[in-house]
Amino acid sequence: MIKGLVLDLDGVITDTAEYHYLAWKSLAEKIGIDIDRTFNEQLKGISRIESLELILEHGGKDQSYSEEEKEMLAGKKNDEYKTFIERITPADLCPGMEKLLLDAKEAGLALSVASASKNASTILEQLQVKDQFTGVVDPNSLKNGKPNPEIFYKGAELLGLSPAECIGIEDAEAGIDAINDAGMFSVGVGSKESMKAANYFVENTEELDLKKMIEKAEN
Ligand code: B16
Ligand code: MG
Repeated sequence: MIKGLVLDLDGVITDTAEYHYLAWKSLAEKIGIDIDRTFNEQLKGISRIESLELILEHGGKDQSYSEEEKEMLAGKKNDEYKTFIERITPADLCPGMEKLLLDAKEAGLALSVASASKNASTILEQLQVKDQFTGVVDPNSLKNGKPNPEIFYKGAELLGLSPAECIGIEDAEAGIDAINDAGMFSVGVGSKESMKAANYFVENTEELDLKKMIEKAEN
């Protein structure tokens, strides 16, 4: 029986990808690397330091910086990113999310967040939905990022549930693999092509219907 939902943040609860992009683009420009929105697609769901490494590789500068310098660059990007997320309001919830959270509450489901973002709690506060979640997985506590299932095991654990009692919702391919490997029913948000590994998928968050997802997961 499904008793909980474990949700990804960026691309599911709210769309922070554009803010990540603007902050990375500004940082990349300072070190002579040009990135565009197509390149930015690869950074979705990937940790801050892994994102920086992909950008350095893209600019042919993967050998140019020490670990300390990389930490400093990632910190600079995060300082700028934080100025963007200050502007987030409840109007920035993804379409259909307010209803999904309400429906989940009415159905007595417990909710947690499994996001790679160290800013997840601040963003949930800005969206004014933090109190609707029993827990937010701390990405600092993880040994491995998505596609490793660890973050979804922890998301279920925070709810006192087994992965089989939860539905995981993700917009990134690595996230879907993580949900599947955790033994959780996976719901993907995205194109048929990118979500082919998901147990069930919808094209946008507005189509995330709780009843339908539970029906699919329990049958
Ligand atoms: P931060 P998710 C991910 O969020 C973003 O998709 C990814 O672009 C970002 O690098 C990552 O969070 C880390 O974010 O720099 O705020 O710690 O999709 O896992 O909710
Ligand atoms: Mg995401």
